Amino acid sequence: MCEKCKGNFYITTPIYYPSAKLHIGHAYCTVATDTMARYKRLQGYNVMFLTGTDEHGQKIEDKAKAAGVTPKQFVDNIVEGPGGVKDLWKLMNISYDRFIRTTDDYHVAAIQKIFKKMYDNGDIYKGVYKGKYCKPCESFWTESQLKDGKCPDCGGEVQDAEEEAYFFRLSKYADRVRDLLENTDFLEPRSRVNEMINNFIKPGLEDLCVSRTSFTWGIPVDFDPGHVVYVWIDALFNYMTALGFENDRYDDLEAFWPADVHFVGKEIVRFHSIIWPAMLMSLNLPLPKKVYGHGWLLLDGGKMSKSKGNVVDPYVLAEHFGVDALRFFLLRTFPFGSDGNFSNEALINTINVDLANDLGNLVSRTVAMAQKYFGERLPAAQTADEEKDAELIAMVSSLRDKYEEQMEKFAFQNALAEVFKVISRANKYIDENAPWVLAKSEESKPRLARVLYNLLETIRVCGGLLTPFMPDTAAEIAKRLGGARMDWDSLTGFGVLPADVATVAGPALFPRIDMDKELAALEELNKPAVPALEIQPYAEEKVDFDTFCKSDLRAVKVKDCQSVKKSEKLLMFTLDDGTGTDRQILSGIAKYYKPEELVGKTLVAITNLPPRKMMGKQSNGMLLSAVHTEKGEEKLNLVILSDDIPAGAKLC
Ligand code: ME8
Repeated sequence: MCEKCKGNFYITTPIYYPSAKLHIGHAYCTVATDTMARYKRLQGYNVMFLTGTDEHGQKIEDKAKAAGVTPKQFVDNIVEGPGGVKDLWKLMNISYDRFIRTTDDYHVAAIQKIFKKMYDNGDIYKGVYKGKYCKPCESFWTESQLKDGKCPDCGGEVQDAEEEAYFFRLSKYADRVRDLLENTDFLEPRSRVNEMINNFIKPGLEDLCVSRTSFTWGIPVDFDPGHVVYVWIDALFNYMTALGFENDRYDDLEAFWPADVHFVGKEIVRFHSIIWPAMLMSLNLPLPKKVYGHGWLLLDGGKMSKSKGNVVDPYVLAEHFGVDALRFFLLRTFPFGSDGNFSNEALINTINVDLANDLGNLVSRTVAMAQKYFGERLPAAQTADEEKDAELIAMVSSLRDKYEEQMEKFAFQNALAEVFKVISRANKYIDENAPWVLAKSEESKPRLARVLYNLLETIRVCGGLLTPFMPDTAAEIAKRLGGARMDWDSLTGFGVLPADVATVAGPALFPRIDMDKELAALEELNKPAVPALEIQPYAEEKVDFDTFCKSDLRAVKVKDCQSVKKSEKLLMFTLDDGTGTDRQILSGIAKYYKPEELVGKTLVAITNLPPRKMMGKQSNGMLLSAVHTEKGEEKLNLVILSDDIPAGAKLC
């Protein structure tokens, strides 16, 4: 640890499943973690911020198979590829210190050692697994844990599962885990403790199945080939292997373990607050200090998924609104511990009210007035007015403490509310002191300078405290205040800026957004994308060879082609089929071809279909064509053969 540091601070996000591109709900937790990490760094802590990807399991194996690639190729693309997980964190300005992939060699080897240790100490044993398995959640459930016979997490179908498997003696740790949950602050918010006790602890903790044999994309149990380690054991230990536990890749365990806090979504609190501490207890390892189970970002009251369209695509949202505005919105609008309903209206409203009107206006007006009345620098000769300045100065001086109190509780929304109370007060201070009136006489110029100085100091302190939330905006604010200090120690009140502070003008930090126009633009984007090219589904049913051979396919030459009166669809063909007698076929392709362009062409016909009457004319067979859909429109192309092929040649 560095001499000047306040201490070490270790914070983690869940490691994400790279089974599909991430949505704004995933970004929510990572933005919160990043904000907390930046806040701790601002306070002077030596921070380790870990994130990563959880890359094993049947879901990924299945998806890779469907995509025709290996599981490793599949996850490499989603993690490292364009628009993938790492790109997204770069876009969202996520300042992680370490990124772990559970396919990293050091992690794989460490998990094998950890599994063996728990086997050797008797906490992992071999048995037969009989139960229910939810494939999308990769979770095992007992009958009693199911909700109406379905997975209690996702509500999806579960399958019967029976196989030889290893088990972890979770039941052995039930009392210690219960005590941890009930009698300490290990799990927050408190409502999550009740959920865990009522849903899992009270019904009784059963031993947990911790290996699988029905698929291979996992970390092999090295002393029993055929078994792979249950993905949650593999995943949870990432928090320690990434620091060097059971591997030589890193050496940071002593400095950073136990973790200060794991931020996790509410549906994975069970794994983090029951299974994770039990496994650590089994290995006699220190427990993390805290698990915080945040709420979900909902869309129309339901769970978010990328299939719901562009509205949840962080790339689209960041492009439209800017990264800082998006980060700010996520933490300003929803209490971190509860669910929140995401909507574009709410997002635009927050940007307009808080960022454009309150913060943006305060900065623009203050800097513009400083420049207009005094040029680049304020004059050092200033006149304070204790009565008029007292409230603003008091609010700014106590702001850092109030903000800190909320941030320590992970109450991002409340911390921001404190900052915005001061921003509103400062806007009111402008109106109360009417700088435009003070500017009218030379006599009141020293007072005017002081009013502007007070405003600039207020902006500095608020900007500094907004740094963890909106790093780029805070840096821009510092620039407008002539490169102002915004370090933690400087944020306790006035007197940090020199009296003759220089200001720098610039464009509006957050231009007002036209709600209707923007919503319409997003609506347009959110229309379900029409697949560029769509082919008809392949037939499931098999046709035996002999049946196929019964179709008599022949090359035929078009002698004549006419449209059919009163029919928009039909063309009537007179064909040379090599027999010496013309063959007549009607085909519904008038939409695609003009009759004259087909004369002389060599086509393919099925000739042994029973004759059929269409619009009073007989059709003796059918012409073959290729059909597909392009941008929602059906396209048809007749199969046209080379002219060298004689009429009557059989296709086989
Ligand atoms: O659970 N709102 O990975 P994951 C808020 N690999 N948070 C959301 C959300 C939403 N709409 N959708 C997802 C996993 N999340 C495991 C973690 S940790 C050892 C292993 C959150 O990619 C979700 O709650 O399915 C979880 O915390 C995180 O995104 C990763 O989800």
